[in-house]
Amino acid sequence: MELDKIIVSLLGFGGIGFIGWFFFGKKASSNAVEVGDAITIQVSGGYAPATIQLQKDKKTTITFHRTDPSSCLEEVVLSDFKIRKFLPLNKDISIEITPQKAGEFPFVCGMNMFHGKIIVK
Ligand SMILES: [Cu+2]
Repeated sequence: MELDKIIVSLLGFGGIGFIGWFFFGKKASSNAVEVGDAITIQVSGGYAPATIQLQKDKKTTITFHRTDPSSCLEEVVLSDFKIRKFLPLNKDISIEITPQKAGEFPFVCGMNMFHGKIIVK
């Protein structure tokens, strides 16, 4: 009986830990990653990092690296920058942007299912 209680307690703590990790993970991933000159965004089941922060009037290279075979992610669209790029599997595809104004600019997959965001400050 004692062992049962210990196991149940451990599972309970594990569950709490998982919930904490889950929400902390969500929170962390919604924080923007500040970009200097360049950044690589991994494309696999979404975008990582999904939110990046760029400086206005500064040329920045964004490289997309897709490792997800799903055709859903084979295109990335940055409509505010008039960019639509095909992302071949396991290849680095770089774009250069120089944001002219501050604000938040989304980028999405070709079907508008996965979302990322460029914050310009
Ligand atoms: Cu899609």
